[in-house]
Amino acid sequence: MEGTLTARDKVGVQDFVLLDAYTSESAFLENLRKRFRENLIYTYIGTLLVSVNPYQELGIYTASQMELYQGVNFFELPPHVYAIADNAYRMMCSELNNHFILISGESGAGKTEASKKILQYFAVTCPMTQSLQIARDRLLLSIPILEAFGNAKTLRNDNSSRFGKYMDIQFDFQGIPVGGHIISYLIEKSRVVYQNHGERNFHIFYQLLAGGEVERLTSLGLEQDPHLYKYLSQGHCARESPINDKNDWKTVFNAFFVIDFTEADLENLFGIIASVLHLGNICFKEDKQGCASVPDTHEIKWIAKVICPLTVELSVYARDAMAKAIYGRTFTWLVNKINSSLVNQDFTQKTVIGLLDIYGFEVFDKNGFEQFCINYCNEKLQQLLIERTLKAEQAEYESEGIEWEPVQYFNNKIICDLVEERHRGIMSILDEECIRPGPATDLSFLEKLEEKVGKHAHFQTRKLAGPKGWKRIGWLEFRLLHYAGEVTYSTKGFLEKNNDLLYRHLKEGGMSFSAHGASSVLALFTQVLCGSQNSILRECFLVAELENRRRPPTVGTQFKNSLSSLLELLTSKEPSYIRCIKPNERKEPSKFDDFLISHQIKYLGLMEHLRVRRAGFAYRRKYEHFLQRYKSLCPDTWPHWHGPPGEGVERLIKYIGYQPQDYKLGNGLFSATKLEAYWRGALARREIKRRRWAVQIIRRFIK
Ligand code: AD9
Ligand code: MG
Repeated sequence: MEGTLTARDKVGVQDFVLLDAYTSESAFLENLRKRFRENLIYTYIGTLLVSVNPYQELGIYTASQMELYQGVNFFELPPHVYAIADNAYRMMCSELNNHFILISGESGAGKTEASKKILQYFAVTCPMTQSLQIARDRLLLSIPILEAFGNAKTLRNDNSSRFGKYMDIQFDFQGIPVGGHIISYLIEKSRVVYQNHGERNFHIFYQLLAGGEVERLTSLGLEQDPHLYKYLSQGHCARESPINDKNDWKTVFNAFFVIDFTEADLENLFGIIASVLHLGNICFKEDKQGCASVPDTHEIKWIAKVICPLTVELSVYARDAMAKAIYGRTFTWLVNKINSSLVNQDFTQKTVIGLLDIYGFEVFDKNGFEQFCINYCNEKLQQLLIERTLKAEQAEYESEGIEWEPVQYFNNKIICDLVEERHRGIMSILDEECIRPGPATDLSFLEKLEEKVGKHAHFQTRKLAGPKGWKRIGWLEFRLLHYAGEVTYSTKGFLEKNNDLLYRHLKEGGMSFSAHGASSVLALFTQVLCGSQNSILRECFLVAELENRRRPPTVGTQFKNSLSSLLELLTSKEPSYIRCIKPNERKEPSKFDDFLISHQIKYLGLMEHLRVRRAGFAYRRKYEHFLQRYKSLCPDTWPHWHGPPGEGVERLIKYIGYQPQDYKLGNGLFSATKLEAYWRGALARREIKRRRWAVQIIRRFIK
């Protein structure tokens, strides 16, 4: 009726593939906005799920919702994260293969929440036996522990994951979750010693102070007030609502027991957390010889005896390096410990669903080594998406013998190569600068980059940019033209962070440590860390590492290698994708910031994905499956079709008047531009007709 809003006008389409103006970014945005206004935060692009963070509880994660999505065909219900989970699970069970769900998006977009919802969905809906309940509980409870140690309040997100996480959920042949395995990537160690204004250190520090029993705190020499600790108070928001550290402590503490931590483990673990806090409070004063002395030895007694002839600056440096190393390695220990409790030896035949909750593309005012690694990781994951969807889709049409117009997309391999190519890429150049004899500096690194990759189309520096572009790049900066946009990186700290200096610089007398100073700090580290009474520290800092003459791989190389193993791992599995979008910078419900969202649509590659989905024939089913499901729509095929399935499909679609340009008949596949929703609608209409007819007959009978 004219003047009346149709449902489609009001709530948009639930699959972007159904948009008429599918190439228009503004139509895309408008559809997302309509749905968001109606609290419909999920929309599909084919089988990819786009999710917009609602910043409010919507009541869509209830047990009844879980039940609704269980075992239901993907397109038969409104889009939901449960549908993605259920689909992966059903396919894994029926085809006995491995899957992964890649969740991406920028900080605060809802990746971690989505991964938790998926895990909860499996925990509630999968079959379960009494003896395996513990495995399920451990999987669930590993999350609050990891979040306590690996998440922190940042300006963008009150619960920001400061590490990348890949979690395999293992299922037995009956589809029961029996165990798991977690891999963590690049924990942001620098946060332990420094936080920006408005940000906090990792949650666990505040949780321990707010929730720890008085005796525990006393034995650790800790006070409840976080403002007393330098490492906790630099951001000026140590006590921050809505974060409830006391309650969170209870959850985390209980989780420890389910995950098999002994009382001794906990004593050691919190001993470490406390010693990091004490370390941060050590102040140094210059004595008459220009060496650092510790005027207040109160903190020292909680850690160790410190005697080192360093300047104040180097002492602060060594103190912070030690705190970062201790925390970073303890985090790795924690992940290993959780893994040992998740492992289930009893089941050899397992299939897995992997959940990848990894940092999104980052562009800040100042971008350093961490952003460089994170953005490189995003380039690699974009490559994966290209290989697995854009390229694979086109290959499938080819193999099916279906004619179609290839879709152009930007292949970011060129940027991946710029970063990672052996001997020639930025990572290699950085490593070379880190190991070459003679003083290497952030400037010499930049000059090397200019010399070796200066001509690359995706690389720029102030010098190379010339008069046109120089204003926006500083002297110690380089710019990469990522697939998601430009990012300018400051080289400041690249060498130091890549080297992960703890021992290496000391051994080589770098960082202007005098030979004497370096050897005393080394001795100190050996004594405090490797010889510690704390068994976790002893496990984390092995004497052999100190004595080893060989260089351990740099942080960049380790990251590159772990990413390449991750990609190998993913390549062998069937993918599902969730793209998370952050609606505004203020963490507010109902606020839809066009500019911010447009940018994310662009860099998440959603338009490209949609074009490929549309240009192709988004709906694809084997002839047999399609016919079986929809044969009731045509008298020729209903109730039985005895001829070849391809012919049956042809009869059916001709009968319902499908336009030739809207479908293709491949070698074994029926492909169409219309989606499942279209066919479902046809079935429903037929069902209504049938009911009306039945009612008429009944009425006639009653008369
Ligand atoms: V980061 O890269 O780790 O900094 P994420 O993981 O993308 O980031 P997160 O899942 O932590 O973001 O979501 C941020 C906050 O948004 C959460 O703490 C919730 O308060 C809020 N959120 C996210 N998703 C949902 C949701 N589906 N429903 C309600 C949500 N609130
Ligand atoms: Mg997160």
